[in-house]
Amino acid sequence: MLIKEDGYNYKERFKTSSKFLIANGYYGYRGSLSEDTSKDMVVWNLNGVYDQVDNQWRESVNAFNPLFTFIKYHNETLHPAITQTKKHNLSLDLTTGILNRKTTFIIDDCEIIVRSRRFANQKNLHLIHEEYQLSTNKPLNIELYQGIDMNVFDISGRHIKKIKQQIIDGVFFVSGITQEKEHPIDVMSKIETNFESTDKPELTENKLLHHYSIKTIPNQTYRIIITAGVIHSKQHQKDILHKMILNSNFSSVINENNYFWKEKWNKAKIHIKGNQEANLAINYDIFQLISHRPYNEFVSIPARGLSGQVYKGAVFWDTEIYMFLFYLLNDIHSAKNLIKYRIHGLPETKIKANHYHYDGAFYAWESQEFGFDACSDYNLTNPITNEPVRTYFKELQIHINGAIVYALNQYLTLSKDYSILKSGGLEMLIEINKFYASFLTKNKKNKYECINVIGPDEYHEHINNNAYTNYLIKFCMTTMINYFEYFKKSNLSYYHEISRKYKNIINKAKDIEKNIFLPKPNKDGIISQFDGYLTLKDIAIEDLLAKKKTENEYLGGKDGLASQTQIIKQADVVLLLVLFPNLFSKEIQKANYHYYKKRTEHGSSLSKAIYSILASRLNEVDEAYDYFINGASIDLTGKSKQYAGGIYIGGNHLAAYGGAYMAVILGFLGLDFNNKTFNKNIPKAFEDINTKLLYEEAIL
Ligand code: IFM
Repeated sequence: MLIKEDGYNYKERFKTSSKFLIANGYYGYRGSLSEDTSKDMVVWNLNGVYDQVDNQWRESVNAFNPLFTFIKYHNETLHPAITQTKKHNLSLDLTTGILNRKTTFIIDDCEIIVRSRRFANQKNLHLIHEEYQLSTNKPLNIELYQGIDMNVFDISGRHIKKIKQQIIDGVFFVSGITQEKEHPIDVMSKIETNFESTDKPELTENKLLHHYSIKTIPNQTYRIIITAGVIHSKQHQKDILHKMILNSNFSSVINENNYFWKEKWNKAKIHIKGNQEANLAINYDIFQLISHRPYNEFVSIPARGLSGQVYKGAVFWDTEIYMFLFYLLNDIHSAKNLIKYRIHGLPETKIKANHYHYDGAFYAWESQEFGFDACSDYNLTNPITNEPVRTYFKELQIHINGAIVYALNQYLTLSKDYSILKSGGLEMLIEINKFYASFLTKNKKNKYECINVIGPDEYHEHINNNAYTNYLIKFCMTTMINYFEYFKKSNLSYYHEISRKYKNIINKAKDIEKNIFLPKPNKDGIISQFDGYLTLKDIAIEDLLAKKKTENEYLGGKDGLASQTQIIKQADVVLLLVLFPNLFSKEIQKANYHYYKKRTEHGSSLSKAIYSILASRLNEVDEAYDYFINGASIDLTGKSKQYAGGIYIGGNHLAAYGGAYMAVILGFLGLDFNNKTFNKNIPKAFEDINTKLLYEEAIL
């Protein structure tokens, strides 16, 4: 349960610091080095706080960096990018959440050894801790600095203004407010040292620093313990944070932290026997999913987790379709928070629907606080010309609504917590269906059609009757009708009340359920991804990729190489088959699996796990394993797309983590939700898999 990396690689440092990210749902802190600065993308990313500067993209906010620590020797700052090292390694211990670092610098024939351990406080979510130690093998005169770096890494403008610094009883305190909503961001840090040396605090280059001049005694350890905290409440809670920091005791926090992880692993660990690589990968994914659990019902989980501002720190359908199952089966309270986050977003969804002249609720493609849609109409740039590219994700990916219904239904099926329906869940369902009802059009044959959308495969825009979307809409209608029926049996007076109030949408839903156009398999068993898809140019992926003019070229959209071909970005029809396993026979599933696998580029990290699940269900277990291991270890191997067009999209791939979990539970273990049975499909690469699942936990 140890993730390790030996040696320092400057070019790969962003990937490395994603891999070693620590988080607790309130924040994420990238696994950068103590001496790194904003150019190394040091990020303390806050969940649920967003800001916009001028007309740039609205994105999540990063706080000041309180773990900034470095050594100067002969006026040179030690850093493995410029200083000779004998050894450098990082290791993340998944059993305790502690990130360890050890570097041996060589200077003037002398060794300076730096060791640190860092972890996110999982109980008091405001706090982060680091122990930093140094020793030398010969006497040296060194300068040691530790403090708060106020040069925050930001993608789209500087978000914190009116920055003030203070030192209160030796505790450093830096505060500021965000540009747009003037939201307070307070960071504090306290340090404890085991050595006697005069501290000469200084403010230099926007850094508030303790400064110690030390004449080292060989092999003696000089230790600093940093306890830092961040708070971003509208009610200024500086005093509370100050108290938390003063009261925090490193060794008790370590014990609490160990206890937290022990409890979590006891529930959530997956044992993949006979395959250490897969075992480590899936448990790394689980580690990150636990670390990203939403800390209350007003936050969710961004697509890149809390690794920074990529994708604007926004929440996508990734959460409901890919990550949700993990929380459902391991941490039902977090699953509930995820649903409630969407319920709280309802007012914003009505504004969006209205903007596009539809009824009901149209959920954000890129959801920020209270469901605000941060998706831009120009969400990509051309990597050659740097020109913005018009994209239609925001207005045409209407399948986002269905993803939320899918998760809600899973939640209800497993938890039986029907109270959520009365506290906004039913309204959400109704408003989503009102949106779909207003979006659909009736054709001459009296069939409802879904015209001008984008399905999960984003490469093909402005398509009609995306199979995934149409079936999902039918599912949304059925789900709503079923929950009305539930109330008919369980609470007749309430049923009468809502039946009267929502008569129109119920009648409409029944009509749509019966009459929506559902693409059927053709004579070869293939379901066309959308109208006309099967007539597009059928080209091999390698041939298409060979035509790329630049490495980061975007293949979709109006001018994209894939648009006029059958090459797709990610699982689409295959996702339909995975989410609705009972819709089609095994033969049809098989035909579509083989057809689409040759045409899927897997240009999204959301794709491979879905192929893995279907492959398992079709007993193609060894292929299932290949898809699984690729997706599950995406951030361990670093094999992921870093750019979409000209836009940086690196960071942590939370949907791939959730997808890997699904691949184990739904694929290898073959959980069938409705029948509560397992149908194991264990690939040759494993001996067996063991895990615990939380099934039908009562919600109090
Ligand atoms: O939600 C996904 C989408 O399906 C593909 N592009 C990236 C998004 C965020 O992960």
